Order: sequence, then structure tokens, then C-alpha cells
Amino acid sequence: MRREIAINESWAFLGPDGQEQTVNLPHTWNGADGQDGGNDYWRGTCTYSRTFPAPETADGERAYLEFRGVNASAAVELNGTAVGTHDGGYSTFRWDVTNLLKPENALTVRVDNSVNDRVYPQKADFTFYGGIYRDVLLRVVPAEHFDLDTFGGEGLKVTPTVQGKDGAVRVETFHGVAGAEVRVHLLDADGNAVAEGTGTDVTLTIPDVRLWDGVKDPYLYAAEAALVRDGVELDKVSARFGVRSFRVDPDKGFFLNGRLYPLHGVSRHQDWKGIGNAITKEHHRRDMELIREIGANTIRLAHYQHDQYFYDLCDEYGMVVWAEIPYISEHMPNGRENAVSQMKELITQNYNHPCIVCWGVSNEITISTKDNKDMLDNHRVLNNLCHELDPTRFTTLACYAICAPFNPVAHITDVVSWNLYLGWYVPGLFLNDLWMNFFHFRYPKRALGYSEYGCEAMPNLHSSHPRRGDHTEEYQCIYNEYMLKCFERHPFLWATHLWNMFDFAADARDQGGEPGMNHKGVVTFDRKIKKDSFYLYKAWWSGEPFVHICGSRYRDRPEHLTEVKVYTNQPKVALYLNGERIEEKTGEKVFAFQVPLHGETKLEARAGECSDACTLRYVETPNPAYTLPKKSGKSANWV
Ligand code: GCB
Repeated sequence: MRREIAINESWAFLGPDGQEQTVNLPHTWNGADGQDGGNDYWRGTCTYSRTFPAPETADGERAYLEFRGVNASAAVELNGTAVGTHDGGYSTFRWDVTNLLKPENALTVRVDNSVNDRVYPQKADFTFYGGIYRDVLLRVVPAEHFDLDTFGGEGLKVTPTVQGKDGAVRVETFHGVAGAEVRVHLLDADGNAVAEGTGTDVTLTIPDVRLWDGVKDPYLYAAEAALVRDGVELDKVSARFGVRSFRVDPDKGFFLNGRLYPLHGVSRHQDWKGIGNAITKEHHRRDMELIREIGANTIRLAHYQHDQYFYDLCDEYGMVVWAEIPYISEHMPNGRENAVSQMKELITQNYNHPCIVCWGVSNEITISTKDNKDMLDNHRVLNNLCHELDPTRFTTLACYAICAPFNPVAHITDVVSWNLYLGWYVPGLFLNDLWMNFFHFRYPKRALGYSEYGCEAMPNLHSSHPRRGDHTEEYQCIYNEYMLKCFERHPFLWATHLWNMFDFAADARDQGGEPGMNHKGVVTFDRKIKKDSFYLYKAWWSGEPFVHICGSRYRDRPEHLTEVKVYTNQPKVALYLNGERIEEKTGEKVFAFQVPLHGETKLEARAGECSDACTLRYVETPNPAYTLPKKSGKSANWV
């Protein structure tokens, strides 16, 4: 039967400095220099090599060498023979290497993240960390097995649909084994069989099906398929799935299982401070924990395919997911083959995840490419490919702010979204209302979403007079308070995705603030600080009772009367000053108090059973550490 051997430990790594060292996977060579600004992180080819003993095999079993993420291109050699090459840094790929195996094996992987004109991404506001940053496995499978040779898939495709109270589940399996039949079982979450049938393309019914119902009840079933000949089981595969229906209404928004289910959530980049993309399951779990805490019900997994484990978490916690390929910021005439192959891999590898509802075709392509035939054709090719490989989901794209509403590229996919930073890169928060109204009026049948909006903040920067561009937590709060109300005024949006849940690295970025960093996160890059805006979202989206005093990091204030904001999802907040109750307010989500400040003052906010406390201090002169030295503006080396 099938088994897996991880090949993650003790690789000899020949790095950018020409020195060899021993490393374990996940690994990247840009963990430090890809995060410090200057657009000078090392891009080139490095080599990983190691030896491993041949796995024990019997009865003609086959051994596949599988890579779950190598950025960006890989050339693999086993025992001196070229096994294959792969372009694209975010997907799984594998080869059957059985015929090359010897008792002791020498494996060499040349990994290349250098600049070129054919593998996406080449231009974008994030760092393209080079390395083998996800697992490498040796997968031993029976001689006669389900297909493992097509775009990194598992040879099993599950398509569930809701039919009244029942679920109709089509299970397709792929194999080239003569004389064998496929026996399919559907299991509930406790492992009980709920339906069974035989065939490579069979549709089974789950009576009284329990739906995968978003964050409230993300119920998962499993499909198991066995390849059988003459009563003997040759191979077995399984996949989890969820039964749900969804649709988008351009006037009302997103519907899940027939009910209006407004999608409000965040985007996620996968990198962490100091370790880049070389993250572990623990990092993935922490990210999901924070996204759940804020109360999001959707995640845009930007700007590339994420780890399978994270899609699994999204399935388990009921997050509705936008999945996409890194066809971003620039159309490359030589990049079509790669965009197509990344899309084929994305869809094949993720087809069974109930969390995914749409495929994102591109992001901000017009930022550096004028409309041209080849670019538009490429969008049509990708859009058609998505429909062909997966007629059950819709397609979308994220348009650049300066892409006009009538631009043809915005009218190719099934729905459309815009990345709009009105009130951050350009003045005028009110422009968001105008923009949404205009688009909806002009294109009433075209569902519109906000794929990105956001504002930078560093938790050490503060002001009593926050302004656009100052990177203070206080302006980030003003911006986000406006946007949340604005979305409420425009309920027709099919989804809104805050850019971004976490600060992330973009080595080419130098826009004031910390070079190499994008601080639009509501949680810091190390995931240690939840900025005040985090709690604003929590107040809007989460039912978990809490109260939070904003500005606790803005401790030294040169004013005798200071505004203190409190975010909570409770209806009443009482404020205590040095233990004395000074005021109670009734309201919703955002409560602003005018607080007298003399010397050191202990503040406590109480709301229901919850409380939060901090200490503020009157100072004569403003603390210079709270101010950003340079001015920010929309200019980045990558544009
Ligand atoms: C965008 C891009 C995203 C950037 C973001 C920003 O529209 O899609 O990759 O990071 O703007 O922060 O400017």
C-alpha cells in the first residue's frame, strides 16, 4: 500500500556565497536579504543535494519524487540523470523515478529565482524568496495505481452539488489500469459510509446531506476510491469534500447554500519575519487562528498558490477562498505557457477543496502593461481554461486602481474586483462611495468586489492629528472605520478583502516606513502585535465578546485632553480613570472618549464581562519616536 518518506533533513546547500552548508527544509536563501529593502536580494541559482537509500519496494511498486513548493524553477537530477524541470514556485510537482533508483541515491536540485521573461511572477510588491521551501517526499505507490502524472493531481475529482435535501456527488477517478474497476465510498465526518458505487465516473447520493456551511458549520465528508481487480485491491485514494452551493448576485452579493452570506475578509501572504516563505504547519495554524479571531469569513490567498495545508485549514474552518496564480503586475509575451501551466496546476491540485469558490486570473496587470491584444487574449485563454477545467466555480480578477471601469480587461471574467486605495495612495476616502456607485450604475449586471483596500501603519508611530501617509495606527483606524461603513452602504459588493491581514516583505519597496516592508497588515510581520485596526474588524465581524482600548502604544501625549477610542462588540462601555469611573457610553463598535491627562493615568475600559487597561502619560514635548522621518507616496521600484 501507499507510503511516504519525507526527504527534508540534511541537504547540502550551495548558496549565493558559493559556500556549502547543511540545511533542513523548509528553506529559503532570502529570509534576511529579501526583507531589508533596496531591491537587492539575491536572485540566481543555488544547489541542494543529498543522498538517500532506495525505499524498500515489493511487487513492482513505483516511487515518485514529489516537491510541494520550489521557488521559482527547479532542475532535478537523480544519480547523474536529468529527471525533469519545473517552472513556477508555488505548486506541487512530481516524477516517477523508480527506474533511476539505486541502493544509495544522489539527488541534486538546482533552484533558480533569477530574473527572466517567462516565469511568473517577475514584478510585484512582494519578495520572490528562492529555495525549496515546502516538503520533498518520496511517495511509494502500488505498481498499478491512480494517476499521479497530471499537473500534480491525485487522480481523484469530486464534484458535489446540492439537490433539494440531498447531495449528488460525482466522483471521477483517473487511471490507466486494464481490467480494473473503481469502488467508491462516501464517508461522513465520523467515518461512516453514507453512499457507495462502482465506476470511474459515478454520481452518488447522500440523503439528507449536511452542508458545508461557511464558518458556522463547515461539515466535511470524504470520498474514498479503491482500484480493484478480481477482488484484489490494487490502490486506494481519498479526498475530503464539502457539499455546498453558491452564487453571486450583482445587486445583492454572495449567496451560500441559498442564503445571503456577505463575504468580508482579508488577504494573506504566506511569509513571516526572518524566515520568509520557509514556514511550517505551526505558522499556518497561527495565521488561521488570527484570521478566525478577527471574524473573517473569506480569505483571498494572494498572489499565488498556497500550501495544501492552508487550503485544508480553510476547508475545516469554513473560510470562503479566492485562489489565484501569480499572473501579476506585468504581462510577459513569453509567459503564456507558464501562466497556463500554473493555472492547470492550481485547479487540478485544489479542485476538491470546498473552501474555494473562484479562480483569480490576474492581478493589476495594467499597472505596467497597456491594453494590448496579447494581454487580452491571455486573459481569455486563462478564463476559458478555468471554465473548461472547472465549470462549477466562477472566475475573477483584481484590477489596478487606474484601470478604468470600461477597460476591456475588466469585462472578461465572470465577476470583477478592484484594488482601490482611495484615501491612502490618493486623498479622498469619499471617492470610494463615488467609485462603487458609478460602477454599479454603469454596469448593473456586473458583480463588483473590493479585492484590495488598506492603509499602512506601524505600531510605533502615533499622532493626535493623524493624516494620510503618516503610517500611524491612528490613521489606519480612521481609514478602516470609513471603509467598513462604506461597505455597509454598498451591500451589492460580492466580497471585500482587506489588504492585508499581515505585514509582509517587498524588498523593492521604499515608501517611507521601514524599507522592504509593506505595513498594511493589521497584524505585524512577526504576528506578535495586533494593531488597533485588528480590533476594529473584530468589533464588526466577530461575536466573541471583547473590549479594546486603542492607542495604548501612544503612551506619551503632549495634551491635557486626549481622545481615547475603544473598540468593542458590546453595546456599552464604561471608562475608568485611575480606578474612578468617569463615563459610560452606549453605542456600536467605536466609542470615543475625551480624557483629561495629567501625569501618568491608568485607563480601564469595561464592557459586559470584558475589560482592557493601559497607561497614558502627559508629556511637555511630543515624543519624536512617534513620527515617521520620510514621507510616503505611491512609488515603488517594482512598478
Ligand atoms: C496592490 C497589489 C499588492 C500590493 C498593494 C499595495 O494593488 O496587488 O500586491 O501589495 O497594492 O500595498 O500597494
